[in-house]
Amino acid sequence: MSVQTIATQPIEGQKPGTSGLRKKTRVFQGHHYLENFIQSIWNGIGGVAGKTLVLGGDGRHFNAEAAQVVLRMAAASGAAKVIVGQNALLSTPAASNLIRDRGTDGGIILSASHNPGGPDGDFGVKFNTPNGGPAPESVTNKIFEATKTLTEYRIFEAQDVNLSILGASMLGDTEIEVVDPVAEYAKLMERLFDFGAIRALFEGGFRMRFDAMHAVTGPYATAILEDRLGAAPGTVVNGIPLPDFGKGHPDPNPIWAKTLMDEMMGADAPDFGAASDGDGDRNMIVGRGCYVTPSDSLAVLAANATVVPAYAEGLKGVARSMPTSRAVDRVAAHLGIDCYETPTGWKFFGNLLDAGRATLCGEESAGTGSDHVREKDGLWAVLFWLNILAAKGQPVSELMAAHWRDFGRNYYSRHDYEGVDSAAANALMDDLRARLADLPGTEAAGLTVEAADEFAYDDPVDGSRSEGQGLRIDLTGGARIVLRLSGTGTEGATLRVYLERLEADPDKMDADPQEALAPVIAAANHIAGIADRTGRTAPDVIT
Ligand code: VG1
Ligand code: CO
Repeated sequence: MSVQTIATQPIEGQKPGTSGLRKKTRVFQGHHYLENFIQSIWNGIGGVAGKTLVLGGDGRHFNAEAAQVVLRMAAASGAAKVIVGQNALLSTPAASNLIRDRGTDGGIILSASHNPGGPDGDFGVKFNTPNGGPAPESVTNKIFEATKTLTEYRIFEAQDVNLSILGASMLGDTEIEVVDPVAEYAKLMERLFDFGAIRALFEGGFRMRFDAMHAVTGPYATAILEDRLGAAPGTVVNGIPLPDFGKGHPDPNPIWAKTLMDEMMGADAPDFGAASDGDGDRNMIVGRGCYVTPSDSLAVLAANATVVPAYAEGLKGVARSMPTSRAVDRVAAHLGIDCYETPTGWKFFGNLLDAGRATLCGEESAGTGSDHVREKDGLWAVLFWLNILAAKGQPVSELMAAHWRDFGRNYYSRHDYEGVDSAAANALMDDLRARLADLPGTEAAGLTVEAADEFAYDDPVDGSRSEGQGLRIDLTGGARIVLRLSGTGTEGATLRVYLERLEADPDKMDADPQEALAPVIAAANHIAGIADRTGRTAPDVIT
């Protein structure tokens, strides 16, 4: 075994986006591509000599090979130790937990999350800092700078490490410890939630379906829901992680988890349904005949948090990404706690969680989490719901109806236009940005614009400022339109249009969201000229 120093040159476009670097799998498999980025991470964080790292991934195509590269490069740069999930698997929240629990110097997560996998799909690499959270922009900027000046990388010439057997071995002077990916995480969940109450719920005949979408949460969900909590065998479906996710799209929303949705809306539906994404940090919640939007889910968790042992003392505060609906804001106001509004992406919640300013955080894209780790956590959200349902003894639909009666209903939808020509998408945003100041007071589709701006975030903990985080337009009666371009896509541009309207009349809370939002949708098209500029008359995905 020897350390090889390989000459290379900078590769363009290795700029981490909303959640790490995501590219087509074939791009990542290209000459030096992965190696360049990993060496740039090491360089950007001041080297890994003497450090301990966590490593795991969501099991997608190229996960196993990439993990071996990361190990050989960590060893070649003098890392003291790497803690790896068995078979290079770790869900994102489980990795976050290990990074924190073991007091490590951070970790590498191999995942493109909700993006499809396989040789023609996507791959991704993310670096998390010692607090367990995604690297903040100050760190990802240094990594990106390092990619631009790279001239060489170091890698061990060695056999693959056997990652199927638990225990420690050496790669040069670096200790490689292979751990059970589920064990520590399951213990954490047991500490947070009332497992006795949830077990009693299942013993009473409560039926659930959890769709793991052939992604990483299968083993976690089976171990926790079926083995520890006594849910009936078969509760977890598509529970075996596959490199191509069984040709599915591991994005837990009503479109990509349609089989589950159909079952939950059909005759003899189970009491509760849930799904998670590629790397296990997202969640979809659906009751019998009742889909819960992620924004509403965050509000319900906040309103009922004290039934959960870990949050029995109450919440320090809550935070949501800017495009997430403002349902949780009214819960926070009712509880008398702070509510923070951050840019899209979990990295912006880290400081608030570390500083003890927020306990719960959430995003409209099916991400919810708390200060138990520094990532969003799919299975955690599912257990939180189960704990609430066990404590309340109400079906999901009744719980939602009661919540809306108390707080009003924020009708909410996101319209995605995918694979749009990048120049056209940028022109749409640039043009709208230039007109923002003139919009207040104007009318669109019968609604009046009250305010319009481009969101910038001043982090209250470290004072850093993040600009260009989405265009937002407030309309009459608590309606709002937000537009931004995705930072996780790998083909052209994805335009996301977030639509929201508050309904306070209890007699009008049962409408179809697309109908309830029709005027806001029309206003968005009118103001931004979406059809004209993108050539699309309808969104590709509506959630
Ligand atoms: C999307 C979501 C965002 C989420 C991010 C990573 O980003 O909108 O809320 O944090 O994905 O989630 P974007 O830039 O494409 O809108 V995951 O589960 O894909 O790591
Ligand atoms: Co994810």
